[in-house]
Amino acid sequence: MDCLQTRVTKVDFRNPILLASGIWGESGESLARAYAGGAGGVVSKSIGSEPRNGYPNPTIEKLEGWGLLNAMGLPNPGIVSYGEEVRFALSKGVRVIGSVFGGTPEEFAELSRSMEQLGVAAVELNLSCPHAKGYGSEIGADPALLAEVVAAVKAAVHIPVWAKLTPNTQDPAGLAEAAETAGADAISAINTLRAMAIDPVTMRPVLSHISGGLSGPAIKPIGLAFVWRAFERIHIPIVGIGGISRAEDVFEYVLAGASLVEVGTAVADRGAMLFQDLANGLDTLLRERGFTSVSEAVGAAHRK
Ligand code: RRO
Repeated sequence: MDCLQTRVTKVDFRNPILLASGIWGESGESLARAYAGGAGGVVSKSIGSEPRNGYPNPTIEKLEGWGLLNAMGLPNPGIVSYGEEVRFALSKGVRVIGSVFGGTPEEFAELSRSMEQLGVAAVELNLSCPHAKGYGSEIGADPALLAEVVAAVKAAVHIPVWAKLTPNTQDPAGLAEAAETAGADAISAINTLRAMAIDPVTMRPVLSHISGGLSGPAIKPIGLAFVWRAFERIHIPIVGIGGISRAEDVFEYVLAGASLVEVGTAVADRGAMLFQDLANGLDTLLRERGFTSVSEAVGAAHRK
């Protein structure tokens, strides 16, 4: 399947379909399982400086027909312990992207440096978790703060820096431009949409944190529009995320301007073999439409 091999931000991927951060990222073994299932690469769980428990249960709820609502609260073992998991995945030949979150540019830079030392291929900055005090979109929805973080990380590491952006903003393309201007090598779009659910029986919000982030099929058109608009405004690669569960979804993101995609919610549902199905399906779609490589198809919908 040569058609699927691709090089993005100077990293080679055997196919453009990666495991999204937040799904199966808690152990090196589950990262390796996603890779063995056919993923082109895997993005780790978002890791901070110190261990963090996350919010009390309930933290996740399936919304039938819409997707998944979550407010996990950035649970993670901290960068020191998590190093073991990254090392394990790397020892199995997995292409790993390290996701990190911090409260300041310095913290992002320090965590990114640790990820680089572990040997990851690139770092993805979580500037977009929709519900964490002092983290995520509280930083990343402000173009100036976002730029400070990206610039600090760029000054600290040699590996490519991907900025994961929030859709919970009035000016998505403005965030993409701020990331590019600050030196990001790619943007990842999108993280989850701020959302909530109420149980009509208990008459209370379903999540302990009240509001959370929505992922899954409902957000695909929103992710696609973000990628489309960003493609018209920036020149760095775009990693498309949001509601991908079929090869046609991957193809749409590529046509809109994504050089890579990440898949999360559908993997939780359908397991690791989904990656091989998506890769085979994308290969067929590309060939049927006369493309000889993924990169040839990137942004093709803008040219028609
Ligand atoms: O941990 C979470 O609750 C979480 C994170 Br870090 C994120 O980036 N996006 C999301 O929906 N949940």
